[in-house]
Amino acid sequence: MVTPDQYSFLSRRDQEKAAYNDEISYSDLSRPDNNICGYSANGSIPSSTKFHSQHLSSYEYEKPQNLPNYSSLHKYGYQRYKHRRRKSSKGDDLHSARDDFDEDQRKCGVWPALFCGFGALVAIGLIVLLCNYVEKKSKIEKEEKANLKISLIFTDMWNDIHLHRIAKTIIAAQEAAEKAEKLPQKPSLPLCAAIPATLDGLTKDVHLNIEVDINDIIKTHSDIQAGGEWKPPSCISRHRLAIIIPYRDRWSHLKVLLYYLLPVLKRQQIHFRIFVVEQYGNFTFNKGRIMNAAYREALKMFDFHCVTFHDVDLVPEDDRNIYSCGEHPKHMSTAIDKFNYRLPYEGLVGGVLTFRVDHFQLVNGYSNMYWGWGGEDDDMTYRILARNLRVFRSPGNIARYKMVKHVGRTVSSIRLKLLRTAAKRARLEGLNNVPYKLLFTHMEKLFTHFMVDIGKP
Ligand code: BGN
Repeated sequence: MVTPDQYSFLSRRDQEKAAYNDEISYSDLSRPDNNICGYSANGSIPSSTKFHSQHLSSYEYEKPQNLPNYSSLHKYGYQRYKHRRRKSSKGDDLHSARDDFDEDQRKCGVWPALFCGFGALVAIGLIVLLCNYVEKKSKIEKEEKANLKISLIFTDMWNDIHLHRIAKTIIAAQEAAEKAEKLPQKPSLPLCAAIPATLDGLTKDVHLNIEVDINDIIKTHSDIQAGGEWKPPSCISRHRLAIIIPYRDRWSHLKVLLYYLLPVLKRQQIHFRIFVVEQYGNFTFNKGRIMNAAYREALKMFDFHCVTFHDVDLVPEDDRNIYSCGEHPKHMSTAIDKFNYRLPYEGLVGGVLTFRVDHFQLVNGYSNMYWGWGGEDDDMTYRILARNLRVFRSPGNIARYKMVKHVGRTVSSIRLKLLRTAAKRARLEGLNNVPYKLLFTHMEKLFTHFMVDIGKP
């Protein structure tokens, strides 16, 4: 026999066995509350309460009321289900485990049914949503396909138009080529000779006191383009030259210079453009500033690689003195009639000086600080030497010029002082920071005329 205490320590299978075999002793039932589900109060099991072991597994003991700790009961196998007691017809405390089971099954069956119903509803909802989604997706796909078709149609149309255009261009080019083949071909020009055969050499015909009419010069040089550009018609020139003439109030000098200079340049087969730069107003002349300003403006208008700074009062006598540039800056007015065709001093570069464009930029152009006559050319000598360049001088027998006599020049008072710092200042001031304002540019028949405001001393 098994006591209830022992019983509770049995495994579920053994409990079922013991119950089935009626092996439980209820006589020494010592629980405070002996009103145990399925058993009479005196501890005996009425025959009618015998139940199959499988019921014991589901219906064990009712929760005892007086035990202090309910949770501790679990280890003794108590369940917290409450059981209703029914009386048998004989008045016995009849406890039908099957009835309780059925009742509780009924109770318990409500929730799963509810859950099942709810789950079914959710599932149906999900299916509906899924169907909607699939339907929408197929609709979007159909629309996308339709759009793609439209865009493909447009692409085809565009390609057709584009191809049509290309085809038209090709046909036009072919037609033009056919026409050109029928026309007489213009032979490509040869390079001009290094020493052109057209040179005359020294001329004794330079007269500074002649009266020249600018219109006559223009007529003679009708092949010069407006702005003063010319290039040899029969060959490609070796030199593209900008000639910059600083000018103020010397119209008669300019006319004489143009009268003699233009034929010389043409005979030398130079591709040239002449720029006359005039200082605006009546303030003291500053040749360096207006030459720098003209150089910068000329660069914007003409593609040149040589630049000649030409005094307006010096007229060339020999066309063998070529207006070209080379490895070093070239002093061209070596022999001037005023100085008996002798170089007055070794460092002189004043008068007519030709640079290669990169050399002029390397020396940072002329100084902007010489107001009045004299000194700016000597300053340039220092700049050239400071940059490890030398002065190339045309031989005196061909580098011959005549100088127009003039009076009334304002001489620079501080030129000697400035010259002492010439090399040091070279990088600091010059072409890179020349202050000027271009007031106008006129395209004259024989030259481009710049009017510049350079301020005052
Ligand atoms: C020099 C001038 C040059 C001028 C030549 C020729 C000066 C600086 C102080 C010595 N130099 O005397 O600018 O080109 O004569 O006229 O005045």
